[in-house]
Amino acid sequence: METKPPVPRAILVGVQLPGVDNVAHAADIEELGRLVSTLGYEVVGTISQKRDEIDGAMVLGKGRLEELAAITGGTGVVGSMAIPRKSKARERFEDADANKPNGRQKETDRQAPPKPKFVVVDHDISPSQARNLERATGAHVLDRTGVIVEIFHRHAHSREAKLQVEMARLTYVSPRLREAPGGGRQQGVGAGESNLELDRRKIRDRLAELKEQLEDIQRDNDQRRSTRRDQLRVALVGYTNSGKSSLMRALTGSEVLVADKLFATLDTTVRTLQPETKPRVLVSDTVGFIKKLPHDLVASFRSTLAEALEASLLLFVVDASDPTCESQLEVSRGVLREIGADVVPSRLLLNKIDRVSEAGRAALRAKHPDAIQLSAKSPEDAAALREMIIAFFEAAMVEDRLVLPYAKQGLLNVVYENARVLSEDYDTTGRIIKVRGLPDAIARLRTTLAAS
Ligand SMILES: Nc1nc2c(ncn2[C@@H]2O[C@H](COP(=O)(O)OP(=O)(O)OP(=O)(O)O)[C@@H](O)[C@H]2O)c(=O)[nH]1
Ligand SMILES: [Mg+2]
Repeated sequence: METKPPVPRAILVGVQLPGVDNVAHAADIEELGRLVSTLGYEVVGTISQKRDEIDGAMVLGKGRLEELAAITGGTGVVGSMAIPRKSKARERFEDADANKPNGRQKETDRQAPPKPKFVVVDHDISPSQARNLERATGAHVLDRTGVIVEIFHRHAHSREAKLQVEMARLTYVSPRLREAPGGGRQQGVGAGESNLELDRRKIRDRLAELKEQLEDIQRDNDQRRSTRRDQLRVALVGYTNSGKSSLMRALTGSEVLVADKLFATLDTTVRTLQPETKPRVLVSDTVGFIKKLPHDLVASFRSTLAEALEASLLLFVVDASDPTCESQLEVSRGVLREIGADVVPSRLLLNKIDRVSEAGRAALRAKHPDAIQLSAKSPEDAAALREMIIAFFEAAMVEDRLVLPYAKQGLLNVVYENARVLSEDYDTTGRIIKVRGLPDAIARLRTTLAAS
């Protein structure tokens, strides 16, 4: 029987900054633990410290650093005599597949003592802080962004998501590339230096190439989206793991991936609300949000989130059973503001309500009287949500009359797609169609029918 590669063990490091209370700090660390578990690592402990800022050479104070090093088997000091190590950032990213089944397995890994090999810091740290921590602990050091980038890398499926993730990854790795201290390379020191330069240049070239490819794909996507412009569209947005994809399934009957993982969904999926309405309503599932989401990742997923921007209604999903539900809500609102989607009408969905006690539900009701409490697992709740969506569009729709000239009968399907046809009549000018639809859609239809 094949032996499974050992599960990498990780230790978490958190710094509690002023203004962050114990509960919030514990929640941050808990979430980091879930991110690390999503990567497939086992979390074996946490070192946490209150500090005024994360500044200077070290992330932790001397005492805590020694404590950490004792766990990882490092020296606890940052000296040039500390264990000479290879470029960790490079090794880590080049060997990202080593822990996957059938991946390369290094001899040393097989015999490694069960000391945690990874130190994961719940903050963004500078490349030099990471290097110092690595020297002191003898472990690989990842920060929050590094973990998120790595999860994105593993979960990206579509070509677009893969390109976006590769860009984010290279942007993250580039400043962290460095030569091995003490000449760990085959080439001489001078050659090593130019290798580093070469690596950086290669990354720059690759980034430019990726940007071009991505722009091509995004142009196609923009076009596809613009043909959907006047259709009735809702987008599921919200914190990662809140149940967006589960609701997508419940509303559209599609088989999108649902998983108890962070960032299971990276691609936007668009499906029709079922049972189908006239005109049909399109529902999109989008990438989730998280606290301290790195800015370049938000930027690279901007086009994915363009779906949200163009929807008429945002279904803003929150995991009501999570103790940090309020802060999830704040974070999601922040991201929506950042991408300019805060002006889109939205409804708050307090999902996973099946896991909330009666008292908890009452408290949520008092706090969010306009929110819909529901469970993606309840078909009745999904049916009620569907009614709410339909009612939203009904309230926004107006009735109007369009004239489709006889020469343009080919455009009839466009009318049917973007509005509900109430009646059709004929006179000398053409087909007279009474429609009900969104005012913008009707205005655009009128222009389309009048043009050319
Ligand atoms: N009990 C309960 N579990 C739910 C409910 N909705 C979703 N879940 C579970 O929560 C986990 C995450 O659900 P997803 O639908 O994948 O969440 P998501 O928001 O799409 O997550 P990402 O794509 O990772 O951002 C899964 O294990 C679901 O089965 C619910 O209403 N009740
Ligand atoms: Mg999902």
